[in-house]
Amino acid sequence: MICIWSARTLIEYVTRCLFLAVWLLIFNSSAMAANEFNYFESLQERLISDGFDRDMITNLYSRPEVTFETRGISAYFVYRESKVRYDHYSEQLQIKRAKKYLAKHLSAFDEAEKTYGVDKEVITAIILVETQLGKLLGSRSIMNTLSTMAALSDPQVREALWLQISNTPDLTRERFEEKAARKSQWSYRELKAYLMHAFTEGFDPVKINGSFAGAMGIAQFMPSNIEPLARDGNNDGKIDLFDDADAIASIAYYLKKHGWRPGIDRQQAEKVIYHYNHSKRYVEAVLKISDLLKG
Ligand SMILES: [Ca+2]
Repeated sequence: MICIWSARTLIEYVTRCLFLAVWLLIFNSSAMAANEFNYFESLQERLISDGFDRDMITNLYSRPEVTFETRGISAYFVYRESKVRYDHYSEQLQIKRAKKYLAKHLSAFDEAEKTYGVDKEVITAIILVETQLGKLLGSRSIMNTLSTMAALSDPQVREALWLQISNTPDLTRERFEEKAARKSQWSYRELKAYLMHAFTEGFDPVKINGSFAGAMGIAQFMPSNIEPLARDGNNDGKIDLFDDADAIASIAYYLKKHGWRPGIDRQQAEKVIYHYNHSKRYVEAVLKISDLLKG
């Protein structure tokens, strides 16, 4: 009796062990699959089919610094321009700092004003609001930001991201899907422009940080604006948006191309600056700072 009971116990024990082993195998396999999910696989294929060199793209996306930015991207989905404050830029201390910046780079401002006919005070105001005169250039990898957003055109990637950020306050699935669809296309174009700029100017695309939207440098240009609108202000043969003279010339040319003319009236000036950042409060802030700099 004891022997039969022991045999049954043994069979039950072995069965349980086998069941546990199979369960662990299944669990580990799915966990590994989740870890190995390649967010950028379809994005890489898309870039290659659009003409980028396969080896170059594969090497770029296999680097450990290139990662899917879940945390950074969730901030992007809840960003609202209406929450941004501009008031403090027209405070006395900020104006004093801006005047100092203007004086320091006066030759670059004079050159830009002479070449493109854009007031130096307006350019300075934009640099103050965009990056606090080149001090706050953004802390997010442009490569990762644009790649993450661009990868969202793949429904599988979108689903994987939604599972991770669905508890973000103020973010609904509807808003997420709408923004992901719209911005993934936009980001893909920006990513291509960014990679082209990096290869043209010979810098490592992985090393540059920018805003949460992928804007770069002192003037916070989006990559697609670089080729048509950025200018070599210091005449060294390169476009470097982290160089003050290049940033100053680039803003001036940008505004000129969007309709700035010497002696432009207030209403027209508002329309031109609106192209730089689609926010009426931004436009008002820039013109107010410009007035204070002239005063
Ligand atoms: Ca330059």
